[in-house]
Amino acid sequence: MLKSKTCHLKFALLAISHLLGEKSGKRIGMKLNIAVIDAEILNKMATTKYKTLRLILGDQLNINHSWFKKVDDTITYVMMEVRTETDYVQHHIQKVIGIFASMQSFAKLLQKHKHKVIYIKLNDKNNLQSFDKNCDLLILQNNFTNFEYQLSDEFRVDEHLNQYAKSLAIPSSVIDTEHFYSSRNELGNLFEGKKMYLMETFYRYMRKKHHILIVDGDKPLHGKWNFDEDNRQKLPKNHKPTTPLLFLNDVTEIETEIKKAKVKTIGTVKATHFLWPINRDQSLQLLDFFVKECLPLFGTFQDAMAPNEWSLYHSRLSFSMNIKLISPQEVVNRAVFEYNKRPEEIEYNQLEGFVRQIIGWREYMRGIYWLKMPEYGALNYFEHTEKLPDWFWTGKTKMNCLKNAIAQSLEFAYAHHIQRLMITGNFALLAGVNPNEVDAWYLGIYIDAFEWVEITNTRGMSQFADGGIVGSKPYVSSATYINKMSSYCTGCYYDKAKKTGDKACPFNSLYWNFYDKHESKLAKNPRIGMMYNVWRKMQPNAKAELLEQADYYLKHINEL
Ligand code: FAD
Ligand code: DLZ
Ligand code: SF4
Repeated sequence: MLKSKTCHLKFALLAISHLLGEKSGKRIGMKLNIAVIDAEILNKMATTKYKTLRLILGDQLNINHSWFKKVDDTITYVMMEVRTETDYVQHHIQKVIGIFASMQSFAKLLQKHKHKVIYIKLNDKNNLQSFDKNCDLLILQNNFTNFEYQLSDEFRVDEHLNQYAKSLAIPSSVIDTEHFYSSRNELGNLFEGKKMYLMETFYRYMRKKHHILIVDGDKPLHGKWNFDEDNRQKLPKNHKPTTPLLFLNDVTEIETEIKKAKVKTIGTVKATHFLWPINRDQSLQLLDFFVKECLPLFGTFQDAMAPNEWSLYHSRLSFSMNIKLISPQEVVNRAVFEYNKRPEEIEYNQLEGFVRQIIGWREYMRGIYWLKMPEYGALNYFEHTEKLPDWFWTGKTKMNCLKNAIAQSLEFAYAHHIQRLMITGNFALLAGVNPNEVDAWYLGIYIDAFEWVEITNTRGMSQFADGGIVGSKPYVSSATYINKMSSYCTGCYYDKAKKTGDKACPFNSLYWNFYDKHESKLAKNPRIGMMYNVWRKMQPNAKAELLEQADYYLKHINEL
């Protein structure tokens, strides 16, 4: 447990500041003239009760946190719906609703357990619409003598709260969220002095450290660390995936409040049938559904895509995990337990693939985030400057793969990994879109999008804007890959087999255009060299036609 004390002025000074009547709206941390303290004030001070204000953010809904182990009437928890958070990016309506609904039910749960909770709703009269201003007001109004918060997962909020805590006249302390397997700096320490970061190295380290799927001290179960070669098949024709478990939460009141406040959002919601889990019980139900119904085919169809199948065998647990309704440990342990219970039904490759996503990729992305921020947020290796096409906000494109991936993102605030990486991300990279634009879209549209995991996936893995910190090569493809992993191309306006001419699939020419444009940056990459051999051997007129086709598509991008 990480706990650091920051105490800038003695605790007594806060009490003095209140007693001196400093309720003029100024930050209570302002310096006091100690000479003005008189005996009467000192007497009043002696009777001031020690009272703590604890801030809980919207993605810190961890009921198993040590904060809540015992009930203490000198402690008050505060949760708040604020415009700084609803407006730092344009979010999907389901994301804002999902967070508010989960926050409200978490506050009720704390109250049920007899904790003291102040919950500030979006349209409350006294809501000053930011963490610091609301906390300032509460500290003044209630004479809190101590401020505590949990480490934020996002750099922006982390800086804000650190500054805020420093500016206070009362003592403050920060505590870990007690959620992740690894600490913020663990990845940085593991790779210290190394030139490259490798997920596989980190993953093996995590397996051994936490003794997950390990035998004989430090050996991987079943003799291999990675069983991906058994995974990743296309969905067979006529295969009907399991129907996803959807909740039927009525969140109409929350939707009304968000609309009343005129928060700008994207996407749609069925507020009487809100499908995402909004509390721990529902998150555990979803986990149960996943291990029973989806885990047996999770790895097999992990990369598959099909029109109108929006979640296939994916767990859809990222939202619950990211707001900490459930922990990654619970998810991994439950999956391992199910595998041990049903070894005939669940092959090992399904389980290993799933565990790798959570103790590998999820923790790895977070480690890179804390190692590389804030510089990471400005990286643009290819110096891309284009805007996202307008149809990223409507799904109205003739490209069937993009139409499906975007339409389902607007409808469900969800797309699975390969849709994010190889459909929308692939296109944005091939089209030379500015990573800031791409980041803002991903950070807004997905219900599970929080910067620590969004930016490393988007700017890093998907856009290669970090020049190879997260991934060793850019994830781009022509129609060949999309057709291999999906059935989108059947029924598409464009022809997957055509590179140029009428109805040629845009991915085909944009793919070669990308390699041509970035030859100086990519040709030396050993994982890409082969592509450049193919490109160089192509007839000059074939190359020119491809580049001309790509140029035409890029100039008419909004009409594709
Ligand atoms: P499953 O396929 O069931 O996987 C299980 C769990 O593994 C997920 O819940 C997630 O916690 C974890 N996981 C899998 N892949 C990754 C990964 N690459 N990075 C981190 N964790 C992973 N994930 C987010 O949680 N938030 C984001 O904002 C986000 N943005 C992304 C942006 C892009 C461009 C890409 C390519 C990926 C992004 N991901 C993000 C990773 C991944 O796509 C999602 O975690 C996953 O789709 C969530 O759905 P699921 O819970 O059904 O995942
Ligand atoms: C994403 C989000 C939104 C939309 N609204 C709130 C909010 O009103 N109050 C809150 O405490 N948290 C919200 N969040 C989540 C925060 O943005 C998140 O806690 C930070 O990004 C830190 O990870
Ligand atoms: Fe996408 Fe091209 Fe296939 Fe159409 S043909 S679905 S645009 S890859």
